[in-house]
This record gives sequence, structure tokens and C-alpha cells, in this order.
Amino acid sequence: MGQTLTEKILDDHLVEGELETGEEIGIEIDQVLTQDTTGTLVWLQFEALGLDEVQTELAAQYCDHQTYQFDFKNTDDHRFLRSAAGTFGAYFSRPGNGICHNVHKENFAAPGKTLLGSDSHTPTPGGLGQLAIGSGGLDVAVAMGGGAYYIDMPEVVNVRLEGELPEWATAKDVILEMLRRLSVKGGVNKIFEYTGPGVESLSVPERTTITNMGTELGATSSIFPTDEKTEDYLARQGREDKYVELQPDEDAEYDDQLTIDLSDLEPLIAEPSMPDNVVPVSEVEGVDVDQVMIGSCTNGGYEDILPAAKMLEGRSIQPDTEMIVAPGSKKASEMLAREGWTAEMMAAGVNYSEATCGACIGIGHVPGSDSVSLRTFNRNFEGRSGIEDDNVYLCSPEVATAAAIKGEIVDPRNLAEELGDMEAPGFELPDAYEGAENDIITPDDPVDDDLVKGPNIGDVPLKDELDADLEGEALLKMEDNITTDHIIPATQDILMYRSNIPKLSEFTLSRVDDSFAQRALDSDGGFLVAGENYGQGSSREHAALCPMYLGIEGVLAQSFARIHKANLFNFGLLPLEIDAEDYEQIEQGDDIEVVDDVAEAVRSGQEEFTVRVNDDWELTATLDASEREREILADGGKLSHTKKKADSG
Ligand code: MIC
Ligand code: SF4
Repeated sequence: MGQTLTEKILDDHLVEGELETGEEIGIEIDQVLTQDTTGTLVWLQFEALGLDEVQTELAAQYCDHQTYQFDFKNTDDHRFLRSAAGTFGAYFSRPGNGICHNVHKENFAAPGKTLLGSDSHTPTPGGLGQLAIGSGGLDVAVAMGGGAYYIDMPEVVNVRLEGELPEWATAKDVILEMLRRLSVKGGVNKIFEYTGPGVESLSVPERTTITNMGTELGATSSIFPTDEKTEDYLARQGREDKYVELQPDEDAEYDDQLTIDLSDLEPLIAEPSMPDNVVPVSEVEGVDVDQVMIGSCTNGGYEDILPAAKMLEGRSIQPDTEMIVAPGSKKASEMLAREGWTAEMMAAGVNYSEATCGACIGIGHVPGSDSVSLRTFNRNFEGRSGIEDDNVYLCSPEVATAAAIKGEIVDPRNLAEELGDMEAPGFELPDAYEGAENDIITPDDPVDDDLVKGPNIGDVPLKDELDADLEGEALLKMEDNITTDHIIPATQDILMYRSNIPKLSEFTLSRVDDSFAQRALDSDGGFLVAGENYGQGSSREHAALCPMYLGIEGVLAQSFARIHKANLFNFGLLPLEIDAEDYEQIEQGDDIEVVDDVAEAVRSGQEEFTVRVNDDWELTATLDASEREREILADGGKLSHTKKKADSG
């Protein structure tokens, strides 16, 4: 039987297990990436594991999320990261050089290689045939030390692309269409493999827009085969030697399949406040728009900003609509500036920003109260923009720019007809990707060779072994699709505590209930209760580490997002699955007791656990975990587990 492209790459990297759907496999990692808000924990844990040198082919540390350095704590984090990169042997991309995914794509991404990153959008270079996966920071630290990365073998789903995109429809509309069909949990434990005649009509940056936002489907990864377009793209970066041809076998068997006819697509938009609230733009025409933002790791490339610049050439945006362009990389910025496009945008009224994640996680350009913001980003979770009751829509750069020109949501096809002289800008690559040559410090020529830790950078707390008795209050009951932004928000006033867990923990779940952290500290242990897809969104392991620090013992949820579930194991929290009826019946404040010797049951492979509620009724909960995960959990998390293993020789 032939192999899928995913199976071929996994096979090449397999160190444990077999490629059978649902079975745990261990794979070798070639490249890792990390960024400033998850990277400090990565290196602190690398150090705590007693590791002293990067073992992967390549490791890259980016400074991209909090580049405005509002507080000395952010700046100290960046200094620490530079010193860690220098000390342990990683590339260091300086603050302002751009978003990890964009900069990685422009400099290091390589077909056929595996990439593990402590950011949920790590799958971006899947657009050029790299098998890239997002994970918590501790898994990245272990991989960087030469350890395998473990996942359950995902289902491989074939997305067959046919036809070609019509004018004004874009790659963003392809992935919005996927979200419309499959929802934000439709991709959990799946890898989407794009094939079919439609692939060749898409350039690499268009493909990476699709693979980037596969994360919003909850997918483990997304990948395209390689072809002339991939080779050409790498050549424009001066890296044609990295090209390898990668195609699935003709008789490859997929777990599932769907077809998208690109020629049927039209401009789409995700309404507030979930990326899968997708409708045709024409259905929401006429909504007044206060703010338009172009940028992020989804649509912040040279090729994404150029269409906006072309649409704006010789025009003005509406006086009551603000338009901000935040490029994904300094290289993109430098190229646009050298070609004069930055000046065109500025003349049209654009507020041009540095290359950063920034506004995507509520840092800067926070929308006004009761206002509408149209963004080319990938997430519009409620409150993520920095204001609680936000109205953030997600769309392509073309739709965003049309809104800035008109001052309201408009289908760009209708705007073009109205204006009479606005052409569809199309999609164009630069002749050569050149610029920002001074912004990556190589491991061969580091700035520092010793760790520099500011006063806000503390140790990573450890948890004790799992107890025999697990009992406590259901401290918080939450609904479906709770995001890691709910658990640990990323906004400016909170982000500076990412390396200070005691302080950061004070903000745990504050967006759901501001008394939660104190209640958790006051009670001796306790549980969280949630609906479906608990912990979707980011890879931030703080969303497991902070509840652990507050004494939370476990989470009872109808289902979990993949990365968050792995993070719960890594920090020793018991993730139990419960059914919908039991979920309905449990109330916040109920007494929860996991019957049995829990530690023993976890180690021995027990799958079903009896949970007694209020000493009154019982439910059966499931622990879906591999032997490896059970050992980690029982030992109190991966750090304690690894130390214990090292101590026992
Ligand atoms: C995000 O988009 O939410 C982030 C900020 O990039 C996170 C990482 C983090 O929390 O630092 C992600 O997606 O993993
Ligand atoms: Fe940065 Fe936003 Fe991309 Fe996360 S989703 S890496 S915050 S641009």
C-alpha cells in the first residue's frame, strides 16, 4: 500500500511505535523554534533538565510577541533569551525582526524536515512540505536536547483542491471555507494533506496561509506536496539547495477525504468571536468599520501587504476608519520600503507599524469600546484584542483594504464595480527575498556565552508525585471551546509575567471568574470542569502550569484540545473525559472525589475512573493516555519524571 506524504516524513523520523492511527509514536526532530513569550520557560526547563547544548540540526529563538518592551521585564526576557541562545547554541532573531513563523519561513524552513515549535502556528511551513507541529515549551526543550517528540499518530485527511481561485478570492478564503465546513474542533488529532490539481495554482506563501490557519481547526498539522513553485520560492531566498521533491504515493490511503473547488470560492469573513463563524462577505456588507489591521503570521508577508498597497495606490482610506499595517517580518518591511510601497500606503492614510505579533494578542491597537475591527489575523476569540466586548472579524487583506477604502464591510468585487478603476491586485512574489541581514545572530558568533536573568525571571515550579487520594471542589464550571486566552490571557499587563509563575498565576482564569485564583489557593486542591475542546488555541504551557501552581488536581472535560492536553500531562494534572449528561449534572461548588488509589490506577493503565460527586452520585470518567503519559502524570509532570529517571540511573 502506498504512503501519504505525512507517513513518508514520519517514517523517515520514526524512533518509536508504528504508524497506526491513534497509536503513540516517537519522532526525531530536526528543527525547533521558540518565541519570546513561551521561550523563557523553554530555556529555563532546558537548564533544569541539566542540558547544556542544542542537539537538533537547528534551533531558532525569535523575539516577536512583545517587541514594544513596555516594561523592563519584557526587555529582560529578551536579554535572557539572547543569552540562552548564545549559551546553548541557537540562532537569535532580534526584537523587531519579525514573527517567528514568517522569519522561519524566510530563512530556515525546509521540505521533508520535522519542526517542533512552542507556538501553535508552528505548522506554517507545511506550505513548503515541512512537517511542522506546535507543542508546549517543555516538549520543545526535550526535543532540543535530542529527545524524541511523542504524539498519537493523527488521522491523515486528504483535502483535494480543484480548479483555480477566481479574482478577489484568496488563500485566506480557502482556509475560512475549511473552518466553515469543519469548525474549530474539526481538525483535532488530524493532519490535513492538500493534494489535487488546484495545488499548483497556489504559490508557497498562499499555501502557508492555509497551513498556518489549520491550527484554528485544531489540527496537529497541515502539509502540501512540493513542486516547481516550492523550488522557485526557495531559489528566490537563495536556498534552492534545500529543495526536495515530496509527493504522496498515487495509491496512498487516507483516513478521510474532502474536496474544495477553488473556482467556487468567494470572499469570506469570520464574524465575531470565533474563527469558524464564517459567512460570505456579501452577507455582512454595510457594517461600519472603525479599524482595519493587516498583518500577523497568517497574512503579514510581503505578498499579503503588496495587494493592499496596490489597492490603496492613489486613494485614501475613510477618515473615520483607522488602518494599521504591521508586517510579519522586517525583511518584508524593508522590501516594501525599497520598492516605494510603504510610501504609497502612508500617503493613503495607513499607520505603519513595526514587525510584531502585538495587536494579535491585545498589545497595542486595542479597538475602541463598542467598535468594529477587521483583521487579517487567524484568531478573533472574545477579548483577545485587549477589550472584553470586542467585535473582531477575520478576512483577507483584500477584504480588509476594501473596508478601509469604503469605511464599511464591502465585498471587494462590489467595491471594484463601484469605483470602476480598481483592479484585482493578484498575488505576486518578490524577485528575491532580501533585507534585514543584521537581525539574526548565529550560534557561531553569539553575543553572550552566559545566562543573564533579570529579577523577574524565576524557577519553574515542580509538582509532587500524584496522590493516592484525589478530592476537592469543582472550583469552576466552564462551557465549550474555552481557549487558552481565557485560562491565561496574553495581554500586555499580564504577558510580562511569563517567566514569573507565582505572579502570573494570579491571573489564571480571571477572564472567566476574577475570584478564581484566590479561591483555588484557599482550597486544598480542586478541579476544573469544562465542555468540549477545552484549552483550544495557543500552545502556552502556562495554561497548565499556573493551575498546577494554584493546586488544581485535574480537569473534567467533555474533550480536550491536543496541545493543551499534552501540557496537562507535562505538569501533572489529571485530564479526565466525561460525557455530556454528567457534564450537565455537575455544578460548580460540588465535591469531587476520584475513587480508587489514583496514583496506582494511573500507573497500571486503568482507563475508567469512578468519580463520586457530593458523596451522592457517581459518574464514570475516562483517562485516555499512553503508558509514557501515565508515568509522567504519576511522577508529577515531565520535569519531575525526567529528573527521577536521571536519578535512578
Ligand atoms: C497566540 O497566538 O495565542 C500565541 C501568543 O502566539 C501563542 C503562544 C503564546 O501563548 O505565547 C500560541 O499560539 O501558541
Ligand atoms: Fe503572533 Fe498572532 Fe501568530 Fe500567535 S497568532 S504567532 S500572536 S501573529
